[in-house]
Amino acid sequence: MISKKTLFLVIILIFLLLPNVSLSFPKKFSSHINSLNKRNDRKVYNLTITNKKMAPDGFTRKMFVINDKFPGPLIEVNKGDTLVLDVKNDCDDVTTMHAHGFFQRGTPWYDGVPGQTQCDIQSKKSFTYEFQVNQSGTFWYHSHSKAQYIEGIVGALIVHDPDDPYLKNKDYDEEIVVLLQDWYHTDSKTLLATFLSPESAGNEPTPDNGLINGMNSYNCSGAPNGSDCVSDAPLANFKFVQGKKYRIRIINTSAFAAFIFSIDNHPMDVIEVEGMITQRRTIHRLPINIAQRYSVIVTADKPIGKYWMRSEMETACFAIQSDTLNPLVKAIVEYEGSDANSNASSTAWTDSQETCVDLDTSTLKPYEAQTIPDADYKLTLNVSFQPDDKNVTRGFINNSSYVDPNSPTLLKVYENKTTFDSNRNAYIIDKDKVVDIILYNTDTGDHPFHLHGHVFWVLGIGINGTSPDYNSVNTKDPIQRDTVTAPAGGWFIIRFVSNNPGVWGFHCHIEWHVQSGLVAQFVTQPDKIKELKSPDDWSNLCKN
Ligand SMILES: *[C@@H]1O[C@H](CO)[C@@H](O)[C@H](O)[C@H]1NC(C)=O
Ligand SMILES: *[C@@H]1O[C@H](CO)[C@@H](O)[C@H](O)[C@H]1NC(C)=O
Ligand SMILES: *[C@@H]1O[C@H](CO)[C@@H](O)[C@H](O)[C@H]1NC(C)=O
Ligand SMILES: *[C@@H]1O[C@H](CO)[C@@H](O)[C@H](O)[C@H]1NC(C)=O
Ligand SMILES: *[C@@H]1O[C@H](CO)[C@@H](O)[C@H](O)[C@H]1NC(C)=O
Ligand SMILES: *[C@@H]1O[C@H](CO)[C@@H](O)[C@H](O)[C@H]1NC(C)=O
Ligand SMILES: *[C@@H]1O[C@H](CO)[C@@H](O)[C@H](O)[C@H]1NC(C)=O
Ligand SMILES: *[C@@H]1O[C@H](CO)[C@@H](O)[C@H](O)[C@H]1NC(C)=O
Ligand SMILES: *[C@@H]1O[C@H](CO)[C@@H](O)[C@H](O)[C@H]1NC(C)=O
Ligand SMILES: *[C@@H]1O[C@H](CO)[C@@H](O)[C@H](O)[C@H]1NC(C)=O
Ligand SMILES: *[C@@H]1O[C@H](CO)[C@@H](O)[C@H](O)[C@H]1NC(C)=O
Ligand SMILES: *[C@@H]1O[C@H](CO)[C@@H](O)[C@H](O)[C@H]1NC(C)=O
Ligand SMILES: [Cu+2]
Repeated sequence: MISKKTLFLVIILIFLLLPNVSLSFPKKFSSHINSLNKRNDRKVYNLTITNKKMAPDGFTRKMFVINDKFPGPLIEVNKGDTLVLDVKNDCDDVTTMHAHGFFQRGTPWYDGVPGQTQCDIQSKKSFTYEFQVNQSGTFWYHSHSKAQYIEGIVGALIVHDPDDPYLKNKDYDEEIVVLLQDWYHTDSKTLLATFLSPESAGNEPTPDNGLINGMNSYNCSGAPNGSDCVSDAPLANFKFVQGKKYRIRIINTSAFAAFIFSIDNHPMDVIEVEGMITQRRTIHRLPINIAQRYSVIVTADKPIGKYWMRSEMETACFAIQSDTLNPLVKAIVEYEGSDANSNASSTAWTDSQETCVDLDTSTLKPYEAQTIPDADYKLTLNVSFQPDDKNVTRGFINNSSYVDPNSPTLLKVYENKTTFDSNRNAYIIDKDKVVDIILYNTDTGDHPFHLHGHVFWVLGIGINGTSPDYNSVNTKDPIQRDTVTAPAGGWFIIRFVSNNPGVWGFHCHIEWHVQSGLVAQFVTQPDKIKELKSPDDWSNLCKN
């Protein structure tokens, strides 16, 4: 037995010898857990958006890039900092920037949603977002205009917290950010025009590939004749040092596809869901739906070598199957000291995971016990897909398909408007309330719903054939998050405290469904909104 004192000294020694910079690759995705000493700092990021031809998976196409990069730069701040995003729009199109998962308390005009919280940033114009970050965890940022985020205007946004219990306990040594997404070879305008026509019958475009940190290979024999395409493009490569423990932050930025994430031979302990710290739970294969994020701790305790990181696209839930899509997206986890010429030969975990079913979050528990307030306002919403009067299949919330207005809702609030056209799907919550949303999904597909400006408790989720029942939901120890999946034919009940004055989007995060109207918004405490002084450069965006 080693005495406690010796153990303590050994730990101190190990700590002193540890380099405090992580070595994972690609370099722009290594997240630093040092520099946590400075709090209440002002961190400025310039984000210049341009169009560029690139080949993330070997297939060249015109897309968007931020600062000439894809995915965009890794943004890192500490809890308590003020984050400044200086967005310069140098592309041909209008744009906006949304920091996904942030409360924007006191700055609702910086939430970045055209039609709801701001007017678009015109081509060759700039706009500065500035907000206090009073949360921590794994987030992302993306354009909220059209379908731009699926064509490159996307990046990871990490908020470090010096008081994170897992960090304080030295439960991990380094961090790695893993951005998962699906990828299309055709531009989104073309795909949208097809999708929003009667001929599609509501069937979403099938992705051509998936990417991990913007990389994957593609078999060009599936590409149309005349394409500029190179097979066997390199995969993302993550470096492990044997004996170290890694916090892997997994972000799903898909437009459509859900994935099951795993690393061969390496179990993962879930410790965070969308900024909320959870108790450890070991899992081998992690389903992650669009816009969802998890942190897992992985210990590099296996023999030195190369292992596959897998992100399996759940094609079984696609409306249309593709012959050329390889649904198994891979990256390499390479231990330091591996034979450079060897290839990974590891085999996948075999734990069964039901297809097209999101992680059962009732198995996750919050790190600290919470008291859940009772609801004083219950809102029932019914999601459906139906043909509209032009026979285009659109998404409906309570029989109303959202249409983007010319003037954003938040501006109308400042103009003292209190009622909104029915196709804005605006629900007004005039007082500080505890709100339950009981959502029925009558559609045959899953829908990952995201609420802006809040986290909510996931009280219950039910599959097709069950009905919401307050006697069986969890009001004792549910987790909080900001994106939850409504199963096909099923329902969910979520609860949030509506004490953040602003206009907050509530929408399915499948980009095709956003475009087809599966969108609502909460107008929270309009009187309190008007007490907040909105900046002139914000209202000036609408003077065009
Ligand atoms: C951002 O761009 C401005 C000029 O537009 C420059 O002065 C500044 O140094 C840049 N800041 C960063 C953090 O790159
Ligand atoms: C920051 O978060 C803490 C804890 O959640 C809360 O008590 C405080 O009011 C928040 N401050 C602001 C400015 O949002
Ligand atoms: C509407 O579109 C569907 C799918 O393309 C088609 O089968 C149906 O005949 C159309 N109905 C009408 C009334 O045009
Ligand atoms: C690429 O696809 C073609 C046609 O399906 C197939 O014959 C070929 O083996 C594939 N190449 C690789 C490297 O998988
Ligand atoms: C591509 O070109 C080849 C050879 O010219 C031809 O056989 C094939 O049919 C073409 N495929 C398509 C999809 O046009
Ligand atoms: C990301 O979300 C999409 C859409 O729901 C899903 O199909 C995909 O499997 C998810 N990715 C992962 C890694 O879970
Ligand atoms: C590793 O894979 C590459 C590409 O698939 C192949 O060219 C190479 O021969 C393989 N190397 C070994 C040692 O198997
Ligand atoms: C939506 O429709 C359901 C029934 O279809 C109804 O019970 C509910 O009150 C409606 N919600 C709103 C906010 O009108
Ligand atoms: C939801 O809407 C669908 C289609 O309009 C309808 O058939 C169904 O009864 C509604 N469900 C509820 C619970 O209101
Ligand atoms: C939905 O709206 C359509 C067209 O406005 C109407 O014909 C239909 O009866 C409505 N359905 C319900 C369940 O309210
Ligand atoms: C809105 O109402 C307030 C108070 O009633 C008034 O002072 C303000 O001028 C009004 N604003 C507009 C744009 O009408
Ligand atoms: C729900 O299950 C029933 C019975 O199996 C089936 O007929 C129906 O299509 C399902 N509904 C959805 C939306 O998947
Ligand atoms: Cu959806």
